[in-house]
Amino acid sequence: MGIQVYIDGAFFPKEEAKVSVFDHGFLYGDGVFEGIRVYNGRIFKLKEHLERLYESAHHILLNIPLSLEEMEQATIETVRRNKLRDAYIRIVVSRGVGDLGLDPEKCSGSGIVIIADKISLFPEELYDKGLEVITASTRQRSANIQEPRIKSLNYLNNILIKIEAAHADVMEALVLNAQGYVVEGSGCNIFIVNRNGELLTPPVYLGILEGITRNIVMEIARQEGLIVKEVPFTRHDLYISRECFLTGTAAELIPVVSIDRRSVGEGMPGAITKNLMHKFHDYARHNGVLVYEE
Ligand code: PXG
Repeated sequence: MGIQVYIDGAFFPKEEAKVSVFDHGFLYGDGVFEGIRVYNGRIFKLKEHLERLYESAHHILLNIPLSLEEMEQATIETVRRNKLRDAYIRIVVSRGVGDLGLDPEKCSGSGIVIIADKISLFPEELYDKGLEVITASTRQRSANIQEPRIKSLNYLNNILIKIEAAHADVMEALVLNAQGYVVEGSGCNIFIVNRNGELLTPPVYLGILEGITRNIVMEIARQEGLIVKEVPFTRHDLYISRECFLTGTAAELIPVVSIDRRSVGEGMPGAITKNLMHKFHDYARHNGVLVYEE
């Protein structure tokens, strides 16, 4: 049996899981979404992801017709129906079906889709070898134009960054904000280790998505005795970093070994990165909302 997709309270086989062409998520990218992992039969950081979803919706004045608890149950049920133990969940809440004008007031109310399926963002061997990345010429949109903390259905800027990566024959690109500070990747957050062995990541106010993986990696790193700082840094700091890695729900934690053709450290995943990868996977396997009875 193929996958079962949740749409507005009912389940449909993948082939029949369809939404209207008049849906404003499709017409205008008017909506919000979340990507969540299931590890070992447990939904990782479900509450945190749902809180971010409801915060994104609140900002764009999108009313989600389910309470957070109902959304939690719908998400668990979607994973359960698909009998998945390790998976990726995509929750999409769109403005719903409207007419051909922008006006969200004319929309039917929000449409909710929950998909649980497999995802692999980067080939497995790159988690051992590390990624080569570039810095994109596309800049991050500023918070006073379109707040990067909103996980909206408008991912065009991120897609342009991903296209730049492909054109440079690498799998990921980093983005700078208008002031030239490094902010994040196309769908992930960034960390570097400086010459003093401190772990640095850009602060939220520079214009990033406040990644849930980022937050847990900072917590684990502090438990490991590392000094962790949320500070602005530039391309120069990237180039002279001793280690670098990216974090995200889809990407998990992946080492970066070259940036704009400058090797990072020894050009191999560093010891701090490898330890944090190991600790992160260990944490993820044992924490989270249980989907099945143990
Ligand atoms: N920054 C951006 C812009 C993101 O979209 C992250 C950081 C990491 O956040 P979390 O909470 O997941 O640690 C994201 C989320 C993809 C893809 O296919 C990636 C995301 C969302 C959707 C698709 O690469 N990443």
